[in-house]
Amino acid sequence: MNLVIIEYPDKRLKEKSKEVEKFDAELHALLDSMNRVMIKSNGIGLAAIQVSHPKRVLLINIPDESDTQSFDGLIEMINPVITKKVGETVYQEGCLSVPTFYEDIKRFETIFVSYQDRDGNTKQVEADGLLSIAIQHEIDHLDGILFIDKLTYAKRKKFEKEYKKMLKEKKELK
Ligand code: Y12
Ligand code: CO
Repeated sequence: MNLVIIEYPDKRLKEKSKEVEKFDAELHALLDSMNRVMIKSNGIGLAAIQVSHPKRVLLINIPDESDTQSFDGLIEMINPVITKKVGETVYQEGCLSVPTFYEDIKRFETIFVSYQDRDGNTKQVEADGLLSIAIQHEIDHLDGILFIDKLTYAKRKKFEKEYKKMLKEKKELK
């Protein structure tokens, strides 16, 4: 499966993704292809809607202390649900679907998540730090929410202006 990451302002990024019911070879092929495109693009998180598949599927691979993403570090979450949220944290986020833009976003510090793995087994995880932020960012994608939707009115206006300029420059380079 050759997947392409769609970018803002593509309207498909606003779609609410559907629950996965079949844990079959097609789902496994999607997960494997998503991992390939995420690694190739230097991403640490990716939701299926970012590659035009509106399914409640996300991947996360947080780099280790030597900044390496290992196969062991790969987390696949199907139908994730946050069951408990504690505290508050702020982190400068970026998104493969909103290239070149980074901004401080407020999230819950610690979360408890229930999800299914690629075979449909139910799992629970307690996450904090970068993993917690990444899971919240990716679950937002499943609900059609981008991190730029969390900006203040003034910051969003500034973003729209800068992003438009970036897209124009990119087009002129082609
Ligand atoms: C913390 C905050 C946000 C997340 C969500 C996952 N975000 C990413 O994986 C973002 C990746 C990204 C990669 C880029 O490419 C390079 O660095 C080469 C990038 O670059 C440009 O926009 C030019 C932007 C974002 C997880 C944890
Ligand atoms: Co994103």
